[in-house]
Amino acid sequence: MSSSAYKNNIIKLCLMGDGGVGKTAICIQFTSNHFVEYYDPTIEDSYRKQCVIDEQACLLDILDTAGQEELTAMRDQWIRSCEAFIIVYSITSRSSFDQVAIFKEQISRVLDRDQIPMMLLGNKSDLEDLRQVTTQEGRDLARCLGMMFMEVSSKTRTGIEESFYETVREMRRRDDESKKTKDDSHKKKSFKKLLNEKVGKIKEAKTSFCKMM
Ligand SMILES: Nc1nc2c(ncn2[C@@H]2O[C@H](COP(=O)(O)OP(=O)(O)OP(=O)(O)O)[C@@H](O)[C@H]2O)c(=O)[nH]1
Ligand SMILES: [Mg+2]
Repeated sequence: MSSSAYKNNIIKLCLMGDGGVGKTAICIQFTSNHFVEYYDPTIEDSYRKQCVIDEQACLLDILDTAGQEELTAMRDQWIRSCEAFIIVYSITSRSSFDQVAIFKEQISRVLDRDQIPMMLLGNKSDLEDLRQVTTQEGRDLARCLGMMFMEVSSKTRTGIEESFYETVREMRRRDDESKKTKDDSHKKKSFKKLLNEKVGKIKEAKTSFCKMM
């Protein structure tokens, strides 16, 4: 992650997903430890939480986006402002699951790079009787889209904290990898330069030697 915000340990996370899947309930459960029963469609909201994850402090700046179709004009702008993404569907809604690939595709298209930390969450895992999407289907889709995967419930708080923490860990892992790749390519360049200098010197010595003969 090259953003200066991340360097200051502010991590900008974005929650996306179909309307009513529980994005706001997840944010509120994570940041304020309570479950919101009522449904009030979001236009755009943000939440902040200071965390210590694996002994490293960070400030999570969470963008809660609108899932309702008519409120999604801002999506590209939301995507550009964030570094890591949590895409949410409800295990009780097949149509919300069908939307996941569309969100993922939009994020990849707008950011146009490979190393984007993304988590797929199947929410409402407390509603087992109403389940329409199996855990295996969620896992398979996540693997296919190159995302991490968890089933959670914002009602019971199951998996909520872990899902944010894992997203941050994935972001740090990818950041370390991209730094390592940069270091390696820098080392390769320096080595090539040194080699060229040495070869140049050998050539020079050879020319002078030939002239002397
Ligand atoms: N049983 C159960 N209900 C949930 C859960 N998460 C959310 N809900 C309920 O689902 C409804 C919609 O939740 P929201 O969090 O407002 O959904 P949203 O994804 O933010 O919806 P938009 O803002 O329109 O995109 C609310 O009535 C919540 O109480 C859950 O884990 N279990
Ligand atoms: Mg909402």
